Amino acid sequence: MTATLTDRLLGRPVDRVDGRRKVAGAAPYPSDFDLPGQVHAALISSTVAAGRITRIDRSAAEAAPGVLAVLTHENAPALAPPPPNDLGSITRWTLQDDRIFHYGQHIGIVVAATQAQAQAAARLVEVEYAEQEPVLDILDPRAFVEENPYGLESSRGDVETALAAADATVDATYTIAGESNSPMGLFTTVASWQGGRLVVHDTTQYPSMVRASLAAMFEVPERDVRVLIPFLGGGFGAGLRLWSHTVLTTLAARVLDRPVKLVLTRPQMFSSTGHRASNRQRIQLGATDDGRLLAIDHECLAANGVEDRLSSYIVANTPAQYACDNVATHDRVAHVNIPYTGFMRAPGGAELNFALESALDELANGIGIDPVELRLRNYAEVNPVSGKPWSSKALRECLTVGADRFGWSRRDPAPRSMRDGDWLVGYGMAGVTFDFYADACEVRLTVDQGGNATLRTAATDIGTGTYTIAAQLTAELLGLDLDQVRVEIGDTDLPPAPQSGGSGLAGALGAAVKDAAGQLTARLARLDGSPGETFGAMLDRLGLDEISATGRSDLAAAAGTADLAVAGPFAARFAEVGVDEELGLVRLRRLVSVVDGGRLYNEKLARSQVIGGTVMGLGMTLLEETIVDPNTGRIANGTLGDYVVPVNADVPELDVVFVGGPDAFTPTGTKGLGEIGIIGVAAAIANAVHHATGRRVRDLPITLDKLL
Ligand code: MCN
Ligand code: MOS
Repeated sequence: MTATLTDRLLGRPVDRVDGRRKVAGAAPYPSDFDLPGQVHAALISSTVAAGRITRIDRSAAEAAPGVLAVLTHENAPALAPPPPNDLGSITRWTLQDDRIFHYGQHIGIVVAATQAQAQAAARLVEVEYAEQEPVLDILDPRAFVEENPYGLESSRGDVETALAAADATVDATYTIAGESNSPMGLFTTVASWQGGRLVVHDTTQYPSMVRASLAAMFEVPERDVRVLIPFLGGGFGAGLRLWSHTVLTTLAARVLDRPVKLVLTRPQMFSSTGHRASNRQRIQLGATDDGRLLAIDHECLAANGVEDRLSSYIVANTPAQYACDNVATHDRVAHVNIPYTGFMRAPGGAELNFALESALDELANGIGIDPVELRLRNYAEVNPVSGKPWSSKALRECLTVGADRFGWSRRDPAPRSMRDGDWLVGYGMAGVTFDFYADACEVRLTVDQGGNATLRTAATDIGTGTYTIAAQLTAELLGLDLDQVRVEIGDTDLPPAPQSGGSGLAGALGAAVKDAAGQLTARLARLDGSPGETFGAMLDRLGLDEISATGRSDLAAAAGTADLAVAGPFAARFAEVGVDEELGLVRLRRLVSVVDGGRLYNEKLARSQVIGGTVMGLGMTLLEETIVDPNTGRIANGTLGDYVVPVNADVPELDVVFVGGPDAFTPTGTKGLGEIGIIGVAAAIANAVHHATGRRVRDLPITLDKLL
């Protein structure tokens, strides 16, 4: 037996192995955990966006029924700072002093016997502020702006000269509103100190990071912190950072020495778990009159909270998009009095794509060349930054297969040339080049006497299908059936795993599983078994109860020294919209996505990822906008009634096709797929709106007022 990949199980569209548990209500989400002796917390939040607290009176709250503790900056024990981490650390912790940086900032936590008592008491805390006028707009001259704070800027060639020599140029500025992740599951923390050991059920995509952070802040060894998250009701990036509510709940549990549970309210989700930063991008393109790109200049200004450090990544991947000798990027971050920003599906990549792929459409229109042809003419055959061949790239197939399936040739290039009754009809497209990401991962794989395998790792399944693909891959490699594999994840007492993030978990985990399975099968081969001997028979013969191996992967490290340019996924999106000119209404009528994700773990889950991402992209393009009140800094639409996400009626049939073969770099041949679904949707739709109406909307979301 050798641990090889076939299509016996791998890639098959099998149902989720945890599907029944989920629909039967037997999959516990963080808010489902209740511990003996547990009490409940509620947060006290700032009602101003900038200034200082001059008085905070706990007495009425402390006297309220059921109240056990009220912690504010005046009486909360100090904490050590969290360790820096690559996902951006919030440099200043709540309750450390009296300063206010944003509306909704947590300024205290109330603990009571019941949730209702805690919430009622939180309202009784009297707070007075020395209020300052908040700076809320990234263009406000008072905003503190950092130039190139994360070293993301780059340049090759001579952009200025190339722009001056170009036959055709585009110089356009695109803006994207802030957006909120809005997962269904309200973020929850249930913290308890059990005999010196901290056990935390926490909504997070990155339990290993939460463990390391809490260990440092509460000054206990990492082995004495256990973070549990077996199921998560969606994150979309909101669960990638350590948030203040997790720390405050843990602190309250420590002070009271009782389990404390906190469930954020929906409005608190908007101000406590990050959001996609509003941003403004200027793109300058220079090209020959036959559409060869001579220069790309990309300038970005993105919002960030005050005293926050989190890159927006928007310009990071610009240099790798197209074959072009002269490319420069400029990155600026404006710190304003808004709730902390965070990660939201394809952070950076989705924003970059909207601006660049819109600008390319403007260029195509300007010089009269077909938009698909323009992408093909500037196709990056090798990675334009390193000059190395790609580990895989089927973007050309994405473009040509997509054009074919969509019926792109039926497009009359003239704007306003296509109609369906009262609706103006438009076709638009975008190409997508995303980056590769992976972090180190470890798994423990055990096979027992019964011939059943158990895979253990601290990874999470945030709705993506980690349980299922881990079982599929393990079964595939060990020659087992799917129901012979058990997957235990979401527990930091298990081997350390990276975050479910950056579309990187499935690849990192898969490589570690392959390593472990390879060790087990090699050991079996050495143990002189008869050909085809099962694990069960072998263990029986050797008198062993079980056999285990620890598998590891560190793909990012390996990528650094590879001869290949390690590729992320690629895609092309083709959108048809209808625009009702009198009402300004835009309807997505159909959308074709052709995606190169390398080898697929599970065709059904992969498709679901792309569909889910596409729906989120539709929200980003036409509906979603986190509105900060320009006077108070309060998020004015922080409920799911006011923050509008797509519903079924907004979503037409979405065609998803996969192209390309196994990637030459990753041990599993797979590439990430969790984020690519959102990228390119905005540009494809905006380009289609232009084709339908002749109006170029450079400002997301494309709401009806922008078309009237
Ligand atoms: N997959 C596959 N074949 C591949 C790659 C992936 O079948 N070649 C499928 C698998 O089911 C895998 C999933 O796609 O579990 C995602 O894999 P990957 O691209 O490695 O992404 P991660 O596991 O790191 O998940 C995070 C990613 C990100 S960054 C966001 S944001 C996001 C996303 O996944 N948030 C999600 N998809 C989400 N889906 C749900 N339901 N909920 C979220 O919060
Ligand atoms: Mo995804 S935004 O990296 O969780």
